[in-house]
Parts: sequence; C-alpha cells; structure tokens
Amino acid sequence: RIKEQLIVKFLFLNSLFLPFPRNSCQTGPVIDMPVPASFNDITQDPSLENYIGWVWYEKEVLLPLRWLQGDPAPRVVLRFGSAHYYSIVWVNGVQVVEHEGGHLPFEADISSVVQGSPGSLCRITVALNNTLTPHTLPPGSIQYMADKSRYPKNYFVQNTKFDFFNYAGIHRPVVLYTTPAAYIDDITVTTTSSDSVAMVQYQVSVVGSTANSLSLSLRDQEGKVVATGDGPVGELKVLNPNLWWPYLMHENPGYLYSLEVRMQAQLGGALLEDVYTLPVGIRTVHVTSSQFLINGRPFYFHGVNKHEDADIRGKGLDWPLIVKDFNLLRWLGANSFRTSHYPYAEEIMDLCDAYGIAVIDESPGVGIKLPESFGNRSLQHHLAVMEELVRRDKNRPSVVMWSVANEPASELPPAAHYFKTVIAHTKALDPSRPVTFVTDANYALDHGAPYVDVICVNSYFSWYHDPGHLEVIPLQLTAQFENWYKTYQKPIIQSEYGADSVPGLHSDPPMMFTEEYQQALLREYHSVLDKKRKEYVIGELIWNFADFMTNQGTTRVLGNKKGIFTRQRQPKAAAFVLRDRYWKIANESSCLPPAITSHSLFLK
Ligand code: GCB
Repeated sequence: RIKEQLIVKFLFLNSLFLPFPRNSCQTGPVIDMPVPASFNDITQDPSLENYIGWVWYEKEVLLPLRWLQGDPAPRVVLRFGSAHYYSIVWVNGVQVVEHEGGHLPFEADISSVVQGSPGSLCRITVALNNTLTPHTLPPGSIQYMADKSRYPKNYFVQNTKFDFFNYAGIHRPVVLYTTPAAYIDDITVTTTSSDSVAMVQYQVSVVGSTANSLSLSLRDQEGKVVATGDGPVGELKVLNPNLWWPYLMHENPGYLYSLEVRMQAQLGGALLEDVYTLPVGIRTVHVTSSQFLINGRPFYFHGVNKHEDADIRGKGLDWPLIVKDFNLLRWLGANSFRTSHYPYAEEIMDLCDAYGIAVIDESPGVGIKLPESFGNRSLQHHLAVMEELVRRDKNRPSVVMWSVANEPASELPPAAHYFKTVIAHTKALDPSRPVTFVTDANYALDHGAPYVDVICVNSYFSWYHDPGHLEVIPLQLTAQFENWYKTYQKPIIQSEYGADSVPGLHSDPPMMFTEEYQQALLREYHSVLDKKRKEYVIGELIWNFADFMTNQGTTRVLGNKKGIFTRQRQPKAAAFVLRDRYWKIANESSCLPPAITSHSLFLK
C-alpha cells in the first residue's frame, strides 16, 4: 500500500439524488459508487478493497422550490445515517458538518446555504477517511514499514485489535428533510408500570421559538387515543396497558403504542406546526443479584451476536438482508442479540422494537487495548459517543442494556478510572437501563467489572484454549461462572462462545473446523449453562449468528467462520442444535409461545 494520495472520487448512487454531471477532467477518475454501501468490495481493484485514506463522494440534487422560500422559510436538513469513519461535508462548496465515528447518525442544517444560493441545485460533497488511530473508536494504528529492502517507499499498514473487516463508505441512507423554522428537536420517554396502570413520562424540547404550545396523544395499536397531555414535561397515565414483551415471552410481543407530539409556535406573525410520531413500548427493566427482570419477570437471553456484514455491500444497509435475518432469528427462537461491536442501523433497531427482540446496545468501543487508548483524549471521545448513542436509542423498548465496550484490556490499571467514568456517564444520561461492558479478562484482574450491572463474559474453551479438547469445557466453564459470581454477586451472561466451522467439512469423532465439532462444542457449553441458568446465569449469546469478513490472516479462511449460518444465511448443523435448544428454553417458561410455522412468520 502506497501512501501517495489516491484521490478516489465517488458518485452517490441513491434514488434520492439526480445523476451527477461527470466532469472527470477536473477531478481525475470518477467511479460509480452505490450509497448505502461499503466501497471496498464494489470493484475488482484490490487497492480499493484495502484502501486507507481519503475518498470523496459527490452528488447534485434539485431541491423543491418550496423548500427554499417562505416567511419564515423551512429548515432544510441533510442527514447521514452513518459514514465510516471521519466525514467532512460541503454543500455548494460550503462546509456544513464534520463528524467523527462510523456507526452513528449526523446531520447539518443547510438552510442558509441552499436558501442563499441562486437556483435550487444543491451539490453535496463528502470527504471520508477510514484511518483509525489510538484515539478513535474503535482504535487502530498506522504502522510505517521503514525497511526499504522489504517494502516500497512510504509503505504502511493499518493495524487494528478487532476481528472484523474495517469496511468503509457511506453505510446508511442519506436523506434531505425539512422542518418548520421552529421544530421539535428531541423527545425523551420513560415508562413505569404496575399490573393495571402504566405511566409514560415524557420530555419534549423545542428549538426556534419560546412561544409555543405542545400537545401529546398516545394511541394504541387500534388507533384509539388512550392518554393525552400537554406541555414540554409530563406524564401520561395508561389504564390496563399492553406491555412491551420480548419475543417468546408473550403471545403478543413487541407491542408499540404511538405517541404523537404536536407543536404550534408563533414566529414572525406565522403559525408554525411540527408533528412527530414516536413508537412507545411500555416496559420496565431491573437487575437483581441473580436475575434480569423485564416487566418484573425473569428474562433469559437466548440469542446471538451479530455483525453488519454481507457479500458485496460490506456494512452497507441492505433491507432484504435485514428482513431475512429477522426471519432467521425468529426461526431460531432467539429472543435477543448484542450489537457486537458497534451500534447497528436504526432500521434494524426499529424491527427489534416491533418484533420484541431484546438488544444489548454496544458502542464501537472494541479493541481498546493500547495503554494510550485509555488516556483522557480517548475517554472524552468515548463519552461523546455514548451521548450520541443514548440520544439515538434512548426511547427504544428493545434496548434493555448498554454495553460500552467489548474485550478491552481491562486488566490494565487505567481501565478502572476509564470504565468507572464511561459507565457513570452512561448511567447519568440514561438512569433507566443497566450498563455493562463485555470482558475476556481474568475475574481477579478485571478493573472495570466493579462498575457494571451485569457481568458479560466471553470464553473460547476448547477453541483458543486447549484446542480440540472438548472434555475440558465442563470444568473450565463451571469454574469461570463460579469465580465471577463469588467475586461480584452479579448476574452473568455468557456473551460469546463458539467455534469456527467450514460448511461441508465433516469428521466423526469431531475435529476442529468441522460442523460436528461446532455442534459438539455448543452442546458441552449448554450442559453447563443448563445448570447455571437455574442460579445466576441470565443469558447465552452464540458467537456468531453468521460468518463474517475479517482481515486476512493465518487463522481466518475468507473471514471468521463461527457463524451458525453462512455469510449467505444458510444454516450449518449447529443452527439446528441452537434452534432445538432455544425453543426448548422458550417452552419452559410459564407463558407458552405461539407455535411457529414458516407460514405464521408472514402474518405479523
Ligand atoms: C472474540 C471477539 C470477537 C471475535 C471472536 C473470535 O472474543 O469479541 O470479535 O470475532 O472472539 O472469533 O475470535
């Protein structure tokens, strides 16, 4: 890889935008690039696949004239669902926003730029850089190879301490939208409930006017108004509420009310109105020393860890894949997943709310290993990322816990201050949910564990440790749980376990990388989990839902193969082991779930 600046200039291909008139003599080579998508796997060019540095996207769009006029004129906003990693955005040559971080949305008020320009053409230019440093989230580092006898001049590599391909591009939808000049900026909703009555507490913030009125109405799924309120802060009382329940915990999971917030404001003689509709699920979450309670009932996470990852589009949003994955989750009997190892698209989270899939919502704090990544600069950025994440997902009933990181070097002494601060900050932002991070450190050395509400522990017995020795699992896994519980008396989730398998590779007796070995390893883990889930183990999340791409390396065969589904979403033998298990666990609960047939999947 050569450090010379490759100026890669892309065109957005997005149905929202009109085609961009190409003028490649001014810009150098321009290639078509779909949005949303990662750019890495779109062409046949290996230098683009592994490219590190700046790329440019550009698109011209025509705005409706009514967006540009009026007294007061509407507010015009340009919003990115996410772009990896560092973005600078210009409209008509004027910089409108810059944003650091690849998995969360950002937006810019572009009214003054587009309303000040003659005509209604709007040129959107994005410079995007995927370089990771010790202070980004996730962290990484650039290593220059100075030995001229082995590498070309200016040769460098990007090193990371996480196990997935660092796909880059504009990964989620880009939209232009308008609001009135005075508008609803934010809504926060929390809920409490007893048997026959629930309270929905709300807080609404308005920007652009001080003289405004707010009215709220909450509708049930039949469209009936069940409560009304007014003003920026208040409480709605719902009699005989339909609670939001996870999938397989109730015959009607994922019940969502609809909260309509209506604002009216006087501005310069005009009456402005803004209306926003928010799905609201009424549910509570509590953690005891050995249980995770949803609506007061013990909840056991039988679920998966996922990735946003697929052939060709990399981490780009892909609706057919999303819906396929939810059908597979429901086929599997999974009631939960962790957004390993970064926040997932809002479109995915919307379906979790609607289907009742409980989510451990994880920040991009993965691979925090270098001592410099525990310093103040990294810490401040981590706090800012938690603010963005909580602001985005705070109203989602599916989000039952925040995870601030995955497998940091929490045995290092600075991890104590670091995690104490990140967790306290997250709790201050959202006192209604438990907070954790996922650890693979030794229970006796972990400096972050004292601050979490739930211990989430990853282990790979008989894979990375004692490879090939399935017989050690019962002893080692039992000791793992007992040591953690004795030390902290907090509920424990087995947040990762698993084995790679290459589909179609078989051996009996089971050998590593075969489908039989993956099945056998899972079964060994399950026999211990079955004992401990009667005590204080509150969940198990397989690593991983599907095979996914990683950097190339001697332990990765076209990526990580620990999926129970292939990257193309075909089940391996292990998927059937897990499916039997998850449905068995679901059927043990006092509330029998509906029998699921492939036909009934389509009826909801
Ligand atoms: C882990 C990591 C995950 C890896 C997995 C593995 O502990 O959290 O990101 O992909 O192990 O397969 O090595």
